[in-house]
Amino acid sequence: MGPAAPLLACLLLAPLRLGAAPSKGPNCDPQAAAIVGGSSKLQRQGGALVYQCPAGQYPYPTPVRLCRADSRWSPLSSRDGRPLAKAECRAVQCPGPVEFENGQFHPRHTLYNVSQTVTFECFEGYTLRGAPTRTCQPNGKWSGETVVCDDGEGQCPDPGIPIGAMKDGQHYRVEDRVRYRCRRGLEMLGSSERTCQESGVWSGAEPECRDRSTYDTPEEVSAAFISSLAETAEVADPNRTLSDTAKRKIRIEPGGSMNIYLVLDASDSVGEGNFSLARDALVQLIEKISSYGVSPRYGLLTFATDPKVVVRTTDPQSSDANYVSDKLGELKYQTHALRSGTNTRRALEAVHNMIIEQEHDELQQGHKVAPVANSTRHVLVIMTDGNTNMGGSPEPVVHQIRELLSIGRNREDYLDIYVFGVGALVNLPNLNSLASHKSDEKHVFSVQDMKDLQKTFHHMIDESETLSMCGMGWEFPEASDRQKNPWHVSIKVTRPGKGVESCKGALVSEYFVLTAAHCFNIDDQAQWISVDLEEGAGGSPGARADRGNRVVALRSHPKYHIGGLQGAGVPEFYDYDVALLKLEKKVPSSFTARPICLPCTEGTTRALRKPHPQTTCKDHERLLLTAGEVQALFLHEGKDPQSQKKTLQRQTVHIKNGVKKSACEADAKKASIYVNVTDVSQVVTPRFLCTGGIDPVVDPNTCKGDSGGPLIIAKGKRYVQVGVISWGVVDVCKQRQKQAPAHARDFHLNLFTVLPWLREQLAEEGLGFL
Ligand code: MVW
Repeated sequence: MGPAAPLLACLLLAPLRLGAAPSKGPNCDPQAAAIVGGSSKLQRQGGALVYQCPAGQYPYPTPVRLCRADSRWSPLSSRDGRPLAKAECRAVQCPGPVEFENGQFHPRHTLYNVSQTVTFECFEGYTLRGAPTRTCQPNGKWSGETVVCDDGEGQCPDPGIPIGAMKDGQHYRVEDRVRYRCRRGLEMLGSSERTCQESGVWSGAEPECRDRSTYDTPEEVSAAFISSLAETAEVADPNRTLSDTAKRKIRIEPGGSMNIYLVLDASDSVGEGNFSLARDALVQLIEKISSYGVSPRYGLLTFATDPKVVVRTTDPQSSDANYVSDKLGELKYQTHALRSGTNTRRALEAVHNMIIEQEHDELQQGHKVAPVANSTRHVLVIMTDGNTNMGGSPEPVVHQIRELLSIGRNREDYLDIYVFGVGALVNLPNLNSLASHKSDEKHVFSVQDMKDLQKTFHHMIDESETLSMCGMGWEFPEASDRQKNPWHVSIKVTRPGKGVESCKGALVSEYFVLTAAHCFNIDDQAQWISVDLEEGAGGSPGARADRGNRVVALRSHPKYHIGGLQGAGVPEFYDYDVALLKLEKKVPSSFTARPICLPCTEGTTRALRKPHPQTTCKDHERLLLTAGEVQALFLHEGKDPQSQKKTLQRQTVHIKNGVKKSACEADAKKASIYVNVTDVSQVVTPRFLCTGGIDPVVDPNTCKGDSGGPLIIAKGKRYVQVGVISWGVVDVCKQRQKQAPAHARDFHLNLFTVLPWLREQLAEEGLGFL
């Protein structure tokens, strides 16, 4: 129990400062601090005055006033000590861009009104990433993502400058660093410093410069928060079946588990009303988590001057959601005799202690390795206003916890600290310093109304039930190829009197497989086609039909005509090379069969952790097919040289979607059958995505047998199909030499270009097309 001793020392050494005295005696006149254009609510026997404004407005210059000992209202937020002006409701505005590199924007203002837009343009030689036009929203945030003009020169993409921020650092090679500051008056969420990592991804989370009046909408909270919780749990459980509720009580990983610590601020500055709302929101959250079929261990504690541990993760009932929920429901604001202080540091130390205790317990129970610290995912949900006034900065304790759990490279998954701002006066920088910073993830939330939070948790849809969680592979090491790629199918066409031809495809719904049209002839009949979802080589074609994967309909895209340009000297023309196969029986979701995500469906919005329904089809395209080189993957079925067993290898390729696109497309003329084509655009129509070649890195190539398989973009642990493998310049499986030539390129039908057809064909499949 090494770490316990220094911890104890820390506890004793923590300076004990007392917070402001409780406001019992003084009596302030609410009239003296009235707000123009709004109303005010008196809290705690005249202790605090909370302002309320109509929608689209916010209380200026402060959302709350406190009654001082001398019976005068104190303007809490005044930094320089001067008394604040009379309060008024002001219209919400969005702060304007301060800096924008490699392009320009208009109109230029310091502040923009709600529904005003700003449009960005790039200088020549730069490609625009993001939506060129952004709109000021009623919550004081801009729609869409940070717009970037990127020349694609860096190893990491240009990280851009979020609106309201300023950036230092112009180089984006590995190890290069950029630093951000916010314009005066704005507060930063996310990482002020980011480093370009070897993986080509920036460390930390994109910063956000916020005005005090800005808040997160319930949709934003639900998209970012719960889906990340649910996802980890889902991904890790191969034994979960949707029909069998008994089996839904899951472990998070084989041999692993999840701890969720609920940490609730009960100090004076939060106030009883907000305390109750935060508590009820947490009850809702527990409910939601168990409805997902996750049963973690819970730790529950409240804190003010002292922390009070209500449920320990070592308690036998800590994984009983009903028990924890009851305990939470019983929590009273009054339990803390000393409420005036907010000692966040000691609250976190209590969590730290709990982890050590659990480790100790499990060691005694005879676990061989330290299990808590190694295989358990720890999730902290902290509800506080961030107004720490005791115990010093809690940040060192966050570091202690990280150290205890050896969070560092490759173990970031094992700790998530979510912080929810509670109360009228939230200290954003403090919340931000507690929370995790992970790229593309959000860990700090401040909602406008605490009531929203409970509703948010309540209305969170269980995507596993409704949309059967598209694009989810089981990612743990022991998983089979099929478990990792449960959408993958093999297709065989057996033409009477002729041979068998094989293609690949992807399960996209319960009844449909998406593949390439060129896998079939115009007179092919559905009953000649079989779809194999099974693993390995076993099973005769007859048995396959018995397994229920008979095809009842073949629907090729109406604009696909392989001979359509023969008159123009193009022997094979692959434009619109896409087809759907309808299966006789539906494929129930299981751990070896599950649909991949399709662009512009609700499932993909969820997989991308974006809010629904605000996220559009165009947003999907921007998020998935950004300019430059987009990393993607396809699956290649091969044979293990030793065991001769079938394997499914993930091949990483790069979609040339920027300056390198035309060079990629030009190589189409190197295909033996296209040497007489004068203009490549004849064979490479706007329907194709191009991969292959040796720039920026050597891409593996497709073989004829890969035809029809999905071109996939991975977003975290979720997979979205963006293309169908159509054709290649060189069939690398046929040629003798190992190394493919530099001009070996592959062309994939871009699914974004056939959306009307997909929507129409899959209308009955409940995919929720946008
Ligand atoms: C385009 C492929 C390849 C074959 C059909 C996924 C199609 C032709 C050339 C015209 C070809 C023929 C013989 C040798 C080399 C190329 C080649 C690599 N991947 C489908 C198809 C072909 C896929 N290829």
